Amino acid sequence: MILLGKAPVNAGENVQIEGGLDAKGNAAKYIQYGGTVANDNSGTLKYVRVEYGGIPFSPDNEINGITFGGVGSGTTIDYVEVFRSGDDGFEWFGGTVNAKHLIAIGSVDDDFDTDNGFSGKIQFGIAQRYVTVADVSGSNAFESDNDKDGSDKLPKTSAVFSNMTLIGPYAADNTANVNANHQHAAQIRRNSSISILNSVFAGFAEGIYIDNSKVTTAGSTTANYTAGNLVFKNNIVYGSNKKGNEVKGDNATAKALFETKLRAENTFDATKFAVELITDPYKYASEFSNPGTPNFTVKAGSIAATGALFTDTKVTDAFFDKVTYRGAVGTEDWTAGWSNFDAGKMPYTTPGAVK
Ligand SMILES: [Ca+2]
Ligand SMILES: [Ca+2]
Ligand SMILES: [Ca+2]
Ligand SMILES: [Ca+2]
Repeated sequence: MILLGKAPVNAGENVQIEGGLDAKGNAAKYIQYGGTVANDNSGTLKYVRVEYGGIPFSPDNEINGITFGGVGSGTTIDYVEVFRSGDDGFEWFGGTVNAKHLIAIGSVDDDFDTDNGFSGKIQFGIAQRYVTVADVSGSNAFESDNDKDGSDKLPKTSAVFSNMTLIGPYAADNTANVNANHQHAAQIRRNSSISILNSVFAGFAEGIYIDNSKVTTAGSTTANYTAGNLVFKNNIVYGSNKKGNEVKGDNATAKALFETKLRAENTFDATKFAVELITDPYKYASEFSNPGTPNFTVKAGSIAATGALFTDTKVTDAFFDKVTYRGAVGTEDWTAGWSNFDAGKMPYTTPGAVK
């Protein structure tokens, strides 16, 4: 699914969306996005599942489960699931759209990917990675660029995520069957200034990577963090030290610029996993091991059941529900009744069988 709007994008106006689409002789109508209308309205997407969408059409020319290109803040996105996308779950190229209640299950590539000046607000999002499924490009729960060149172009990628639950491929200290292309809980790179607060990450090969490897201004992703434009705060990062880098920089010098602050403002524990925080995080579709319906509600008494903070200016906006728990789901399961975790078994070929 590809939504294209007229909100600002740092690649300019009337940009062609990737994915090898057919312009049908009218590029402006069918394949271009980006403009000057911040509150542009691309309609409403509510209680929607996108199952088995997404494909790398050609290298660096991909269709995601849902692609948002320049989608504006007048658009409504709420209760949307992407199940087993062949590329990213959700990818935003610029735009200002906000969203709540997003689910990405078993994505091949990244779960929540932000580029080209996306500045929306997202609250309550779940990603669950499948142990054996990952992409040669490296699969991250969060991947973020200002743009592909790490430029200073405006608007900067400055989306704010709160109350996200990201379940990686590792359920414990075993590495059996884990696809080697699984990478970071978050790779924030190329001069991005996204922010992530009040969230739970658990079971990733590598942890939080503030990446200066492709930037046009020396150290700019790190500088975004130390200046407070990129906020990563009040999160729990468990079991994400398989390569000895639950906090990762390009080198020791770069890492020293941010490690103390990152550890002080978040909880890291390499010895614990999602089962400490989430009711039943490791159930998968029936064609995989450990089949069943996952339950992402927070475990009573766990450190995720309390501790959310909405004091940072990134999350004081009225858009954010001021819940007490960290992660995407409190005790009330908002995934119930509309999401699906075993789409391959749905009898869509029988008319009337799926209501
Ligand atoms: Ca993508
Ligand atoms: Ca990606
Ligand atoms: Ca991207
Ligand atoms: Ca990737």
